[in-house]
Amino acid sequence: MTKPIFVLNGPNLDRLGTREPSIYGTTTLAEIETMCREAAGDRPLRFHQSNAEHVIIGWIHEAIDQAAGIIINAAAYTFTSLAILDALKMFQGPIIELHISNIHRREPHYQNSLVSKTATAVIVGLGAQGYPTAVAAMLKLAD
Ligand code: DHK
Repeated sequence: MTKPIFVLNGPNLDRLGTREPSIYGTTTLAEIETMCREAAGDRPLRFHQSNAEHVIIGWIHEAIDQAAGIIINAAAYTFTSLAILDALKMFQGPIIELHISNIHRREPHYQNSLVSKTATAVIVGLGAQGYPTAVAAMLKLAD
């Protein structure tokens, strides 16, 4: 069975579409999920969002046993969660860290990513388009 790609989204991303459109655009998370599934083609893909750290860690644990690769926009937890970093460090496959905005030109508290310490690659600043771009890259990286 072909292993799925996991696309994991963190807090407040369920508000995309109306959340700070000048920073995050107006594409909703549901539309982003559709873009990811189109980019994945026949490759199985799991797409999840939670505002709860422990729930995201639960999906990373599932990915450790089942996934070919992880694409993660941990949102604010990117800069605060050692627990998410520790979970990701147990994953043997490729990890693509993704941010809709270019975090490196934003406020200082958005500039020290813990996820980057274990990510294979990082995509920032492409807006919602970053998601299908990450899926296309993961199709090449993952077994
Ligand atoms: C999303 C968030 O919610 C912020 O906490 C991050 C990220 C940036 C994004 O650009 O997708 O810092």
